[in-house]
Amino acid sequence: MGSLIKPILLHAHASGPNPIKVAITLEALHIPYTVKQWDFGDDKEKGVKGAAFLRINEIGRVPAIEDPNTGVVAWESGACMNYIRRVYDKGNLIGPSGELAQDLVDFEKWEYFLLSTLGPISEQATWFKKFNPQQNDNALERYTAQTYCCYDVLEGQLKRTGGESVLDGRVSAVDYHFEPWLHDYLLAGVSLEKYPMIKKWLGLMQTREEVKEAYFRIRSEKSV
Ligand SMILES: N[C@@H](CCC(=O)N[C@@H](CS)C(=O)NCC(=O)O)C(=O)O
Repeated sequence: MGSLIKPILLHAHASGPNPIKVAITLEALHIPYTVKQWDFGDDKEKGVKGAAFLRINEIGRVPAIEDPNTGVVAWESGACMNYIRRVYDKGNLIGPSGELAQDLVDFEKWEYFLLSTLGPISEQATWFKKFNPQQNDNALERYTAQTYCCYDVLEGQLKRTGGESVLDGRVSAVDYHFEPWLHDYLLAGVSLEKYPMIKKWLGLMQTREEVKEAYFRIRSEKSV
Protein backbone atom coordinates (compact mmCIF):
# COMPACT_ATOMS: atom_id res chain seq x y z
CA MET A 1 0.00 0.00 0.00
CA GLY A 2 2.70 2.43 1.16
CA SER A 3 4.54 2.81 -2.16
CA LEU A 4 1.59 4.39 -4.02
CA ILE A 5 0.94 6.94 -1.32
CA LYS A 6 2.78 10.25 -1.13
CA PRO A 7 4.16 10.81 2.38
CA ILE A 8 1.83 12.55 4.80
CA LEU A 9 3.44 15.51 6.56
CA LEU A 10 3.18 15.18 10.34
CA HIS A 11 3.78 18.38 12.29
CA ALA A 12 5.24 17.45 15.65
CA HIS A 13 7.45 18.29 18.58
CA ALA A 14 10.08 15.93 19.93
CA SER A 15 8.39 15.80 23.35
CA GLY A 16 4.75 15.52 24.41
CA PRO A 17 2.29 12.68 23.90
CA ASN A 18 -0.01 13.93 21.15
CA PRO A 19 2.13 13.76 17.98
CA ILE A 20 3.32 10.26 18.97
CA LYS A 21 -0.25 8.94 18.81
CA VAL A 22 -0.54 9.97 15.19
CA ALA A 23 2.90 8.57 14.33
CA ILE A 24 1.94 5.18 15.86
CA THR A 25 -1.24 5.16 13.76
CA LEU A 26 0.71 5.90 10.56
CA GLU A 27 3.27 3.22 11.43
CA ALA A 28 0.55 0.65 12.15
CA LEU A 29 -0.95 1.20 8.71
CA HIS A 30 2.47 1.41 6.95
CA ILE A 31 1.65 4.85 5.59
CA PRO A 32 4.74 6.84 4.55
CA TYR A 33 5.18 10.12 6.41
CA THR A 34 7.66 12.86 7.01
CA VAL A 35 8.01 14.65 10.33
CA LYS A 36 8.39 18.40 10.67
CA GLN A 37 9.52 19.33 14.15
CA TRP A 38 8.42 22.67 15.60
CA ASP A 39 9.66 24.49 18.68
CA PHE A 40 7.34 25.41 21.52
CA GLY A 41 7.00 29.20 21.61
CA ASP A 42 6.22 32.01 19.19
CA ASP A 43 9.21 32.14 16.87
CA LYS A 44 7.71 33.36 13.56
CA GLU A 45 9.20 30.57 11.46
CA LYS A 46 9.82 27.73 13.90
CA GLY A 47 7.40 28.11 16.81
CA VAL A 48 3.98 26.45 17.22
CA LYS A 49 2.64 29.86 18.25
CA GLY A 50 4.37 31.65 15.37
CA ALA A 51 2.78 32.89 12.14
CA ALA A 52 4.00 30.01 9.95
CA PHE A 53 2.44 27.27 12.10
CA LEU A 54 -0.68 29.25 12.99
CA ARG A 55 -1.54 29.16 9.28
CA ILE A 56 -1.79 25.35 9.65
CA ASN A 57 -3.41 25.21 13.10
CA GLU A 58 -4.77 28.43 14.54
CA ILE A 59 -4.58 27.03 18.09
CA GLY A 60 -0.83 26.59 17.74
CA ARG A 61 -0.56 23.02 18.97
CA VAL A 62 0.85 19.84 17.50
CA PRO A 63 0.03 17.41 16.01
CA ALA A 64 -1.31 18.53 12.68
CA ILE A 65 -1.13 16.67 9.39
CA GLU A 66 -1.14 17.64 5.74
CA ASP A 67 -2.03 14.92 3.27
CA PRO A 68 -0.77 15.64 -0.27
CA ASN A 69 -2.84 12.71 -1.57
CA THR A 70 -6.15 14.38 -0.73
CA GLY A 71 -5.28 17.99 0.13
CA VAL A 72 -6.71 17.50 3.63
CA VAL A 73 -5.21 19.41 6.57
CA ALA A 74 -6.15 18.22 10.08
CA TRP A 75 -5.28 19.08 13.66
CA GLU A 76 -6.34 17.68 17.05
CA SER A 77 -4.84 14.21 17.45
CA GLY A 78 -8.30 12.57 17.50
CA ALA A 79 -9.35 14.22 14.24
CA CYS A 80 -5.99 13.32 12.63
CA MET A 81 -6.25 9.68 13.71
CA ASN A 82 -9.86 9.30 12.66
CA TYR A 83 -9.11 10.88 9.29
CA ILE A 84 -6.22 8.46 8.75
CA ARG A 85 -8.40 5.50 9.68
CA ARG A 86 -11.29 6.56 7.41
CA VAL A 87 -9.07 7.13 4.39
CA TYR A 88 -6.32 4.53 4.78
CA ASP A 89 -7.55 1.70 7.01
CA LYS A 90 -9.73 0.04 4.39
CA GLY A 91 -9.12 -3.38 5.91
CA ASN A 92 -10.12 -2.13 9.37
CA LEU A 93 -6.90 -3.20 11.05
CA ILE A 94 -7.11 -0.69 13.91
CA GLY A 95 -10.73 0.44 14.15
CA PRO A 96 -13.65 -1.01 16.11
CA SER A 97 -13.43 -4.80 16.03
CA GLY A 98 -17.11 -5.36 15.19
CA GLU A 99 -19.96 -3.61 13.45
CA LEU A 100 -22.55 -3.72 16.20
CA ALA A 101 -23.74 -0.38 17.57
CA GLN A 102 -22.17 -1.40 20.89
CA ASP A 103 -18.77 -2.06 19.24
CA LEU A 104 -18.71 1.44 17.76
CA VAL A 105 -19.84 3.04 21.01
CA ASP A 106 -17.21 1.13 22.98
CA PHE A 107 -14.51 2.34 20.61
CA GLU A 108 -15.64 5.95 20.80
CA LYS A 109 -16.25 6.04 24.52
CA TRP A 110 -12.67 4.99 25.31
CA GLU A 111 -11.32 7.33 22.67
CA TYR A 112 -13.31 10.26 24.12
CA PHE A 113 -12.43 9.28 27.68
CA LEU A 114 -8.75 9.65 26.80
CA LEU A 115 -9.19 12.81 24.74
CA SER A 116 -11.51 14.66 27.10
CA THR A 117 -10.55 13.31 30.52
CA LEU A 118 -7.45 11.18 31.13
CA GLY A 119 -5.24 13.23 28.77
CA PRO A 120 -6.20 16.75 29.90
CA ILE A 121 -6.30 15.79 33.59
CA SER A 122 -2.89 14.16 33.60
CA GLU A 123 -1.56 17.11 31.60
CA GLN A 124 -2.71 19.39 34.44
CA ALA A 125 -1.09 17.08 37.03
CA THR A 126 2.16 17.33 35.04
CA TRP A 127 1.84 21.11 34.82
CA PHE A 128 1.35 21.57 38.56
CA LYS A 129 4.03 19.00 39.38
CA LYS A 130 6.75 20.18 37.04
CA PHE A 131 6.11 23.44 35.26
CA ASN A 132 3.92 25.83 37.26
CA PRO A 133 6.31 28.55 38.45
CA GLN A 134 4.46 28.93 41.78
CA GLN A 135 3.83 25.97 44.05
CA ASN A 136 0.10 25.23 44.15
CA ASP A 137 -0.50 22.25 46.44
CA ASN A 138 -4.26 22.42 46.16
CA ALA A 139 -4.25 22.17 42.36
CA LEU A 140 -1.55 19.49 42.40
CA GLU A 141 -3.55 17.39 44.89
CA ARG A 142 -6.75 17.77 42.89
CA TYR A 143 -5.24 16.79 39.54
CA THR A 144 -3.15 13.98 41.04
CA ALA A 145 -6.28 12.50 42.66
CA GLN A 146 -8.21 12.84 39.41
CA THR A 147 -5.39 11.21 37.44
CA TYR A 148 -5.60 8.24 39.83
CA CYS A 149 -9.40 8.10 39.32
CA CYS A 150 -8.78 7.82 35.57
CA TYR A 151 -6.17 5.11 36.18
CA ASP A 152 -8.71 3.22 38.33
CA VAL A 153 -11.15 3.25 35.42
CA LEU A 154 -8.52 2.09 32.93
CA GLU A 155 -7.25 -0.61 35.32
CA GLY A 156 -10.81 -1.94 35.64
CA GLN A 157 -11.21 -2.12 31.88
CA LEU A 158 -7.84 -3.84 31.40
CA LYS A 159 -8.85 -6.44 34.02
CA ARG A 160 -11.87 -7.22 31.85
CA THR A 161 -9.76 -7.58 28.68
CA GLY A 162 -6.83 -9.46 30.27
CA GLY A 163 -4.50 -6.48 29.86
CA GLU A 164 -3.63 -7.15 26.21
CA SER A 165 -5.55 -4.17 24.80
CA VAL A 166 -7.98 -1.54 26.02
CA LEU A 167 -10.80 -2.97 23.93
CA ASP A 168 -11.41 -6.67 24.03
CA GLY A 169 -9.88 -8.81 21.31
CA ARG A 170 -7.19 -6.78 19.61
CA VAL A 171 -4.93 -3.74 19.76
CA SER A 172 -6.63 -0.79 18.07
CA ALA A 173 -6.25 2.96 17.63
CA VAL A 174 -7.71 3.29 21.12
CA ASP A 175 -4.49 1.80 22.51
CA TYR A 176 -2.51 4.25 20.39
CA HIS A 177 -4.39 7.10 22.05
CA PHE A 178 -3.58 5.86 25.55
CA GLU A 179 -0.01 4.63 25.18
CA PRO A 180 1.84 7.98 25.11
CA TRP A 181 -0.14 9.31 28.09
CA LEU A 182 0.71 6.30 30.23
CA HIS A 183 4.25 6.13 28.85
CA ASP A 184 4.91 9.54 30.42
CA TYR A 185 3.14 8.87 33.74
CA LEU A 186 6.25 9.75 35.78
CA LEU A 187 6.08 13.33 34.51
CA ALA A 188 2.74 13.70 36.31
CA GLY A 189 4.43 12.55 39.52
CA VAL A 190 2.19 9.49 39.87
CA SER A 191 2.99 5.83 40.37
CA LEU A 192 1.74 2.66 38.68
CA GLU A 193 2.37 0.61 41.83
CA LYS A 194 -1.33 -0.10 42.35
CA TYR A 195 -2.02 -0.72 38.68
CA PRO A 196 -0.65 -4.12 37.61
CA MET A 197 -2.85 -4.37 34.53
CA ILE A 198 -1.80 -0.94 33.27
CA LYS A 199 1.82 -1.96 33.81
CA LYS A 200 1.27 -5.21 31.91
CA TRP A 201 -0.52 -3.45 29.02
CA LEU A 202 2.12 -0.70 28.82
CA GLY A 203 4.90 -3.31 28.73
CA LEU A 204 3.17 -5.13 25.86
CA MET A 205 2.52 -1.91 23.95
CA GLN A 206 6.15 -0.92 24.21
CA THR A 207 7.30 -4.14 22.51
CA ARG A 208 5.20 -3.41 19.42
CA GLU A 209 7.04 -2.38 16.24
CA GLU A 210 4.67 0.46 15.35
CA VAL A 211 5.14 1.95 18.83
CA LYS A 212 8.94 1.61 18.88
CA GLU A 213 9.31 3.01 15.38
CA ALA A 214 7.01 5.98 16.09
CA TYR A 215 9.03 6.97 19.17
CA PHE A 216 12.24 6.61 17.24
CA ARG A 217 10.99 8.86 14.41
CA ILE A 218 9.43 11.54 16.63
CA ARG A 219 12.18 11.66 19.24
CA SER A 220 15.16 11.52 16.90
CA GLU A 221 14.13 13.09 13.61
CA LYS A 222 15.28 16.59 12.81
CA SER A 223 13.10 19.11 11.03
CA VAL A 224 12.37 18.40 7.35
N1 LIG B 1 -6.10 18.32 22.23
C1 LIG B 1 -4.91 18.45 21.44
C2 LIG B 1 -3.75 18.79 22.35
C3 LIG B 1 -2.51 19.16 21.58
C4 LIG B 1 -1.39 19.61 22.49
O1 LIG B 1 -1.59 20.04 23.63
N2 LIG B 1 -0.17 19.51 21.98
C5 LIG B 1 0.99 19.95 22.73
C6 LIG B 1 2.15 18.97 22.46
S1 LIG B 1 1.80 17.34 23.03
C7 LIG B 1 1.43 21.31 22.22
O2 LIG B 1 1.43 21.55 21.03
N3 LIG B 1 1.82 22.20 23.13
C8 LIG B 1 2.38 23.49 22.76
C9 LIG B 1 1.64 24.66 23.31
O3 LIG B 1 0.53 24.49 23.83
O4 LIG B 1 2.18 25.75 23.17
C10 LIG B 1 -4.65 17.13 20.67
O5 LIG B 1 -5.12 16.07 21.11
O6 LIG B 1 -4.00 17.19 19.61
